[in-house]
Order: sequence, then structure tokens, then C-alpha cells
Amino acid sequence: MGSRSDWETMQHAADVLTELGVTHEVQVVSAHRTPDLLFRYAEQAAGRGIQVVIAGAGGAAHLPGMLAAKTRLPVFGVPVQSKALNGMDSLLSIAQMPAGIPVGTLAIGRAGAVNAGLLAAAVLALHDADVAKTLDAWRSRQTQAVLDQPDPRQ
Ligand code: RP5
Repeated sequence: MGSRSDWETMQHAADVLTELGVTHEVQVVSAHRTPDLLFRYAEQAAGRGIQVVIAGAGGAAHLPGMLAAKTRLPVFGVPVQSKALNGMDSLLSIAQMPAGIPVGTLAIGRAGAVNAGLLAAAVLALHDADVAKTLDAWRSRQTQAVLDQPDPRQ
């Protein structure tokens, strides 16, 4: 994520990955405050065994796009809800990548962070039977929770 202030949002991605038993790391890497670290991180990620990158950022959110430009790993961007523009700035900065360097863009805020974790797990599940099983079970529990409580007044 681009700043420690993004953690309130991005912790939800980390929580999902923890729930699913997916090994992950959490790090602040700022595109504009630590640009050299950003390049180093992106260049070394694949070699370190990382398979998917989730990048959360707010405002002029160039972190996911810059990461994607420096690694062939799939990058999922989470637009953090900014104070000034409610995250519309973050969303458009992340989603509107010119053709050639894709960033898979999620929803603004918590929903995007949760779904980024689930989407990353789904990618890993293509080649990891344990993650596939855990992800299927997570989704079944979610479905069952809705079926078990159909009346919102209760
Ligand atoms: C972006 O600027 C970060 O991703 C964060 O969402 C936003 C504000 O950062 P802080 O000023 O709170 O560190 O780089």
C-alpha cells in the first residue's frame, strides 16, 4: 500500500488471505515518497516467489500502475477512499490504465480490499488444490450464512 494510512482499508485484504491460509506479506511502498523502493520491490517480486500483488492506494493512486509496469505478475489495485473526492480519484487513477499494462481494479474501499484478497486466492487456486479447497469452503460458508438468516429483522 502507498501509505500507513491505507492500512485501515488494506487490512481487510490481509484478513481474508489469513483466513484462507494464503502466505502473504504486508508493506508500505510509496510511488512518490519511495520511488526507488517501488522499482526494487517490483523488480524483485517474481524472483522472491511472489505470485500476485495487491496494491492499495488513494488520491493520485499511481502505485498499482507503476508496479504493474515493472513486473509481469498480476497486479490487483484497490482504490482507497480519499477524503477530498471519496475515492473517485483513486478509482479512476487505478482503472484507467492505457492499453498495454493492465491493473485489475477492484471497488473503492473495504469491499475492494476483501475482493482483492479473494481474487488473489482464486488465481493461486488455479494451481494450488489446498487454496482451492479453502476458498470453496469460504464461499460455501458465506452462502450458508445468507440462507440461514433470510429475515433481515432477526
Ligand atoms: C497515497 O496518498 C496513499 O496511498 C494514501 O492513500 C494517500 C495519502 O497518504 P498519506 O498522506 O495519508 O500518507 O499515496
